[in-house]
Amino acid sequence: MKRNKIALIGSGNIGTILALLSVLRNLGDVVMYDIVEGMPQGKALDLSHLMPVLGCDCEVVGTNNIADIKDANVCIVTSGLPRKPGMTRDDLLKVNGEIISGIAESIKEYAPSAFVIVITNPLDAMAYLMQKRSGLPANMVVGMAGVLDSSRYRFFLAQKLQVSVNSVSAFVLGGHGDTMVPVRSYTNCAGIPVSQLLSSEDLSPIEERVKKAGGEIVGLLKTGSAFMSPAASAIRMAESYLFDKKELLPCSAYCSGEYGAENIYLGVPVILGAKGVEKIVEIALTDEEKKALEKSLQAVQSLVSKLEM
Ligand code: TXD
Repeated sequence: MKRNKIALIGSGNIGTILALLSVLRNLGDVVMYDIVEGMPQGKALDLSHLMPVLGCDCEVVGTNNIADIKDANVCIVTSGLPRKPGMTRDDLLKVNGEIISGIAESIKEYAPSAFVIVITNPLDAMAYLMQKRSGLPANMVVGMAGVLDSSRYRFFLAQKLQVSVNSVSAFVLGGHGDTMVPVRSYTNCAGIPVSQLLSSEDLSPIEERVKKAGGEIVGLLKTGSAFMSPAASAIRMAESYLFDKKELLPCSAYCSGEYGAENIYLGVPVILGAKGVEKIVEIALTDEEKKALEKSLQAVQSLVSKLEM
């Protein structure tokens, strides 16, 4: 029984945590790819030396040859530049678009059956570009953002309510940017609607902090962006695919009419299983949430229209 093969395309901050979590959670063999000579090889060796300590058994290799992703079951893509203070995610469109286009061609050539999770920003536009350039089926290409943004929402609510994060369920939909939509009407604490537990005066600042949470970390780190929580969020998505868990998760997925979104990637509730995106779940939103989602869709459409396809 062959182990799964996890290809990490980009072995920087997030890629390193992805590799560590993949090994610790026994997802399969790991290939760490990057363009920096020797860097993925060094990190793969270091990670291999960890395995006897923690009792992990898998193969981890580092490479500068993209062909080594051959036949990967899952490709997680972080290749690209992160934001610097003062930059928006959209400022990365051109430079990361070129990188993602190249990676997409390589995935098409070497791992056309893979489930591809894009992390690189600007996320929704990069996921769209990945699917179009690779030609992989749309259900096998997703973007990671909603799981992270929803986790941020859950954390801030749990902190305010002084409850376990496990008791808080939250949804953040739409584009991964300032227009993202914390869906208050589907956010609850042990089934209790959060609007029955906290006032709007308490909830609105939390929701605004969720939207700016990435920038808050960039401002503090100065030389990079969030990397541990994005990695954990992508691993959650990869596990739902690899283990056919059919989790209902907010992901940037290809929409063909759902939520009024046509031929675009947008953060929506999806069921992730062995067939990739198995279903996009349409939920009833309040008028305010519908307006906010429409605004977010327009922001993503505007960014995608600037891509050189
Ligand atoms: O929620 C989300 N989706 C976001 C995504 C959360 C946080 C970070 N977000 C974005 O992920 C961020 O704006 C970046 O676009 C990516 C990766 O962030 P990371 O923090 O991992 O950036 P690093 O540490 O700079 O790593 C990027 C690696 C680096 O090692 C480069 O050498 C490599 O990408 N790189 C390439 N690898 C392969 N091929 C090419 N062409 C290439 N160019 C750079």
